[in-house]
Amino acid sequence: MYKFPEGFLWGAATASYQIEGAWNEDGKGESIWDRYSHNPAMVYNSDTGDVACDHYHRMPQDVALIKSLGLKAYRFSISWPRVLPSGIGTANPKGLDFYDRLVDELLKAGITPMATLNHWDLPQVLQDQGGWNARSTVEAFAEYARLIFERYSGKIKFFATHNEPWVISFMGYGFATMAPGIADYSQALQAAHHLLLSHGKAVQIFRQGGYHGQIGIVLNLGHYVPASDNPQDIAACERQYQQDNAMFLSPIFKGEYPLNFLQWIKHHQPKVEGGDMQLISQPIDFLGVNYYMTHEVSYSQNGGLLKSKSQMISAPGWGTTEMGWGVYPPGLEKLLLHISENYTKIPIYITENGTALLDTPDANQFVMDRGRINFIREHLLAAHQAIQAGVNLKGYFVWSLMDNFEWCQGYRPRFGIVRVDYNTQKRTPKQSALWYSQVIAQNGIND
Ligand code: IFM
Repeated sequence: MYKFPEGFLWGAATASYQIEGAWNEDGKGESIWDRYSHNPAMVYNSDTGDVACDHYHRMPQDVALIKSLGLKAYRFSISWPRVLPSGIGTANPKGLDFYDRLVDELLKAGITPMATLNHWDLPQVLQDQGGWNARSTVEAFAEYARLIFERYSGKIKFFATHNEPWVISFMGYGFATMAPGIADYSQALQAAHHLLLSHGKAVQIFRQGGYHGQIGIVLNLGHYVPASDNPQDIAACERQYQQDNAMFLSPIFKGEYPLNFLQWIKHHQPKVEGGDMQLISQPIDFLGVNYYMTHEVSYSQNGGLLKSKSQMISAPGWGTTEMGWGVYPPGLEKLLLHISENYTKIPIYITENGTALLDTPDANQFVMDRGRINFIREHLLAAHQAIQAGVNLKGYFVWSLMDNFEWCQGYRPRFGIVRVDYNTQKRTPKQSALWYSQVIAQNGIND
C-alpha cells in the first residue's frame, strides 16, 4: 500500500460556469462566458452553460453526493457576476444566498470548502471596460475579494484568487481560443500582469482584514523537456517554459518576471508600475497546481514569436485523451520537485488533475472507466514519490467531480468521476468514483 501522510486532503473540483447553469436567474449578471457561448460559432455543437449540470438548483443533492463518496474537501468557484451583477457596487443578495447555502451545506457534511474567486467568468460589464487588459479591473477584483472574505471568513478554509491565469490571459487575450476571444499578444501580457496584481491586492486585503483561512492561487503548470540536447532546442524549451510557467511562478515567489523572456518579447512587455511587484509577491499560504501534461519543445523557425514548437508527449503505453492531450504521469513528480527546489516550500495542493475519456455508459448509466482509474492512479503514484522526495504536497483534487461544460469543447469531453445524463440531470458515480472513495478511505493506493 502506498500510504499518504495523515490529514492528506482528498477532494474533487468544479467551477461555477461549468456546472451551475441558471445563467440569468435571481439577478445574476452576464459573464464573458455567457456572451461568448451565446455566439453559436464559438463552442462545439453551439453548447452553452445556460443549464450545464443545473447545480444551482440541485446543490443540496450534489453535496450529499460529495459526502457519500467520502471526499474530504470540495473545490468550487464563486461566480463573480452572480454575486456582483455589475462587477462592482451593490451585491446581489440571492447570489450570495446560494453560496451561503452551499458553504453551510458543506460544513454540515464535514467537507472542507476551497473556493476560487475567479474561474474565468468575469462580469461582461467589466469586459466592456477593457476586462483584464484594463488596470481598473484590478480594483474591481479587490473589492469583490473583500466582499467574499468578509462574508466567508472562518467558514471557507481555502481561498484561491484565480484559476489558471495563464489560460485567462494567453488563451483569452493572446490567442483568441477562449473568452473574451482576443488575439493580441501584448494584451495577453498586460492581462497576465493585471491578474497577478489583483491577486496581490486580494492577498493584501486578506491579511490587513485579519480574515480567517488560507489564501493562495491556482496555476496550470506543465513539465517541459527539450526535444534534444541541441542548444537551440534547449533555448526554445526555456522560452516556452518561461512564458507558460515562470511568467506566473517567478513574480509570485521571486517578485520579478523572467528577465530573458521579457527581453525576448521586447515591446510586448507589460506595463508595470512602482510597487506592483511587491504586491504580487506577498507571501501566500498555499499554491494550487493543475497538472495535465508534459511538453516536448524544439526550435522552429516558423514557431512564432518564441521560435518554438511545443507538443504534448505521452509516457510509454499511454495514448492521448478525448481532448487530444498526451498523458505523462512522471511529469507530475518532476514538476513538483522543480517547484519545490526553485520557487517555494509552502504547502502545495494538486487542485486539478484528471482526464476526459470516451465513456460508454450501460443501460443504467454506469460507466466502467478503467482508463480514468489508471490515469488517476499513476498520477497519484507520481505525487506519492514527490512526497517521499520531500515535496510539501498536502492534497489532491480530481478534475472533475462530475461531467460538465468543457468550455469551447462543450459537453463532448467528459472529465467527471460522476456521470451526468444531460437529458435527465441524473448523476451516476462511475467506477473511478468508487475506486477513489476507497483510496480516500484507506488514505493510500493498493500495490
Ligand atoms: O475544465 C478545465 C478547468 O476549467 C480548468 N482546468 C482544465 C480543465 C480541463 O480542461
